[in-house]
Amino acid sequence: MPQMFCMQCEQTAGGRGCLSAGRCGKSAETSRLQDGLTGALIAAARNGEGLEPQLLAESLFATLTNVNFDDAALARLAARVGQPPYDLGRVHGAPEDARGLRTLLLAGLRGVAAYAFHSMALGADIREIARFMENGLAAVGDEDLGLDGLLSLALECGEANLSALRLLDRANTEAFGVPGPVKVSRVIGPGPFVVASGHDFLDLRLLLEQAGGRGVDVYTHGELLPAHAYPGLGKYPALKGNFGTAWQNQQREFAGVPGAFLFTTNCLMPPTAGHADRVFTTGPVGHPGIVHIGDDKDFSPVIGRALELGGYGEARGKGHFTTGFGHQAVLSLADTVVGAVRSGAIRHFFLVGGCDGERASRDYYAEFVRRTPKDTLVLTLGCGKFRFNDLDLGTAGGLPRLLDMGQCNDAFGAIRVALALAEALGCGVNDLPLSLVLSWYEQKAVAILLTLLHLGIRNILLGPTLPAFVTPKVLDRLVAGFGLAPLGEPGADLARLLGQPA
Ligand code: FSO
Ligand code: SF4
Repeated sequence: MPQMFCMQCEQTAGGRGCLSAGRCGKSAETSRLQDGLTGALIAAARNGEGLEPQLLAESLFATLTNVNFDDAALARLAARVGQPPYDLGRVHGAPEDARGLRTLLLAGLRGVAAYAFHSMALGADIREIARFMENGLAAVGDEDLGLDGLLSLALECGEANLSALRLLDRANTEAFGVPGPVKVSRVIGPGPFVVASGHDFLDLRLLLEQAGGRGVDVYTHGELLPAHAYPGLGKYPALKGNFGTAWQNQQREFAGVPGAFLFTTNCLMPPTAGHADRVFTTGPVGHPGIVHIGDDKDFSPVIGRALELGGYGEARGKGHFTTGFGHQAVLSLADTVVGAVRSGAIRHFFLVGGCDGERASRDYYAEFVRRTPKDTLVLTLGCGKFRFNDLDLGTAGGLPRLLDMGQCNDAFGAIRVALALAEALGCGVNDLPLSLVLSWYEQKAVAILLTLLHLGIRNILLGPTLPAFVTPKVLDRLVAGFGLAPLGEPGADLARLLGQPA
């Protein structure tokens, strides 16, 4: 009898499901509590209880991969939901295709919840999205729903996610201004510092306000890199640069570093003895034994720890990243882009975006980008870019060939750019010289994939492996309906996408 069952992320054991402990570090007990919390939300949705949007978004977000490992926090959320849970074992034990589609829908809903949570923190009204999340949760617990019904709800989930991304895009811009291209240093200066990780710009701003006055510098990590591009964040003198690479390297990169680390959202890995004494969490993230900063967002313990550790005596690291090519920046260059396409200076666009992860086969993405011809542009977003965003690809048509559009949620910006390009060139999105090469790891990426499918975007390449919950029968439907395909070999895929012989 397995102690747990979870297949929601890309690193699921054996490509089938984690059965005794999560590859992510989640214990069987934490998995049981996450299932109980999810089951309570499903029960409330099925009873038409009208869950409070904040509680719904926060609870679902807490069950996303690499977010909350804290059993006590999960139990508290379940108590607030206050429903005898629907037994998630009924999903795990369903016939293969139904289990797969119910898991796909649930994964999409967790992703929507994450984006809704961020926009809600900035004051956006998420009630309509919460209503969809409730309908979706009720459907996860509806054992009479057939495969067609589940698949069409998964696409509706993609539509709800588009609304969530749109809300978040607007909320970010209203709160922090319009992002623009910026060079971000990778040098860590002398003196005490905090490294902020995750995706939450509001937490970062609050940290900057508090750290600045105490002589503590702040560096971004992973998905917070695009923060530097927002005038409302870049203006803080305490914001110095970027530290490290993508999430899966944190245990190695953080060990022994004389700074404090604040996780605002995923991806948190279980801290090791080398750095657990300097890690803090806030928002939906949590881990037993790690100090959690509550809703008062008083970051003094984080800043205090940074002061105790003292930082480096002299500057470390070198180089820089360039980010900030959000949809506003790219569309402000629309005439140049369209002119370059018409003149042939730009032959093709690639969106190489999504998550990073541990699997060695993810080297595919760096190799693919390295091989893209000089008359093509590469748009990127999410943490997968840390495999190649230090490459100097030069320019094409007067534009940098590698354009970092931001976080995974900035997939909304990529969609806006694609729609605008199609309009300017008088064609449909699927007729554009544009190919999407996506990498997935956790459930926000699933929600984004569902959004792209909802928009009818075809021929997406997805890797590094297909989700365990996409069964052969469901894959057949996605291939027939959308041309979705797994990765092949970088050179051969590139040639095929460019319509050349391999
Ligand atoms: Fe990455 Fe983690 Fe942003 Fe994800 S840090 S993997 S898709 O949480 O959200 O890209
Ligand atoms: Fe396994 Fe991923 Fe689930 Fe963690 S989140 S238990 S690694 S499938």
